[in-house]
Amino acid sequence: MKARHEHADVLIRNIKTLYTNQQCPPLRGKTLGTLVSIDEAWIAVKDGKIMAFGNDDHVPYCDEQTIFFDAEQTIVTPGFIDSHTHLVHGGSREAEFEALVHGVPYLEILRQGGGIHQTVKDTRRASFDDLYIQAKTSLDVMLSYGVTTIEAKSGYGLDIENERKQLLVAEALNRDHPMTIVSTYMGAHAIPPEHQGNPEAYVKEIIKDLSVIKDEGLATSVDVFCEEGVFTLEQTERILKASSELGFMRRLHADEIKPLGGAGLGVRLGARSVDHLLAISDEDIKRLSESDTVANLLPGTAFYLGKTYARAREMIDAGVAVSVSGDYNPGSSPTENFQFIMQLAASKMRMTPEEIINAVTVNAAYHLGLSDSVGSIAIGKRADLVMLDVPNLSYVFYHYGINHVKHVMKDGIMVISNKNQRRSQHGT
Ligand code: IZC
Ligand code: ZN
Repeated sequence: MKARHEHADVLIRNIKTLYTNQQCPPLRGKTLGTLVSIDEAWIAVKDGKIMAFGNDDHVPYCDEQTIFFDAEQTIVTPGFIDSHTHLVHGGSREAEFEALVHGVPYLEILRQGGGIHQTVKDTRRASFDDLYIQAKTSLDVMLSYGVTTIEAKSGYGLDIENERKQLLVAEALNRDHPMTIVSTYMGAHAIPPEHQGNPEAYVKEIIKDLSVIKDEGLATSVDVFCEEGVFTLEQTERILKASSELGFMRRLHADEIKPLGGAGLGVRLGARSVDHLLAISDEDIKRLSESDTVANLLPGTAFYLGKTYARAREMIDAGVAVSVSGDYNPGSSPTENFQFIMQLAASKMRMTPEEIINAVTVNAAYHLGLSDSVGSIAIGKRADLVMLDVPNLSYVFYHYGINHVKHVMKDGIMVISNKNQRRSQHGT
């Protein structure tokens, strides 16, 4: 008999299908479209980590301290990873929604001093506590939709004091909230009002501030909004090269609106991800397919801004490694409903359920540098699980706009239990 201290803390039984997703990232091509799964499975948890799993009788030692949990024939996947969010911000931008709907372009609103600039005003004005409460409310919703890990960018402070304020809020929430949060410094999100007309001075300031962020351990990645009227390819390259020298992972908002060639630049600079890509060129799709840079696609933005969706099928068929994220932010994707984002990836970008699950687990973990701890069901990884109250995986994408989560386990603790009416939804 095993030693007493080796008992399982939790044993989840009666899982209809457990999606384990154990493959070598980044996944691309046919592998991206393949899921590894076990039917009629159980999973054991110890100290917040996955202890064992299977569908045989070899369950680990359990005693009176073990919590037995009946999964009630739900399907179980690794916790979803939203690998691109602008979580921490002040205010909201419904005032510009009407202008957007009536065709005023996103970049025009920005040029006129609205858009990101509005959120910068609201974020600078907000206290640490204001930002903390607003972001915490969003995290609660994200978690309820099955997201257990997110990336969170700064970029609404645009000076070191306010960028630090945003990043410190994310750091505090990573400590206080069940959600795992990894931070990205995005001082290069817009040119702040005090540097209007002199972007060069601001680029220099960002490069100087990188070492402050590094020394304080406030972020693991650096991101740049490489876009017409925002940061040029040349400025982006300088900022990301300086980031690389300090050991930051690099990522960029690339080819979101204008096809500047940010994706190709990202590949050349060894970026972990290039994000958006609504306007990517054929040449850059080829470059991406020959690299380990992940194409992080954000269909919520195309939906909200009324744009043509990223060419996910062409990218996947060309062999590009793809992830999918929500881009939660007040100006181009104001929603925390990550399942809706996944449903858009299916219905609008024509990705398969298997591709989407891999995109929001294995590939997202990979480009965030978290493959050792999250993204698949493997012994020793965090026990982050989503239990979905659906008859099969396709149903998650078919019945859209609602929440299919029955339970969410985070680090071995059941943090969400939704009371949804399975029987009335799909007649089982
Ligand atoms: O606040 O508009 N695209 N950055 C780049 C955003 C969208 C966020 C925003
Ligand atoms: Zn973004």
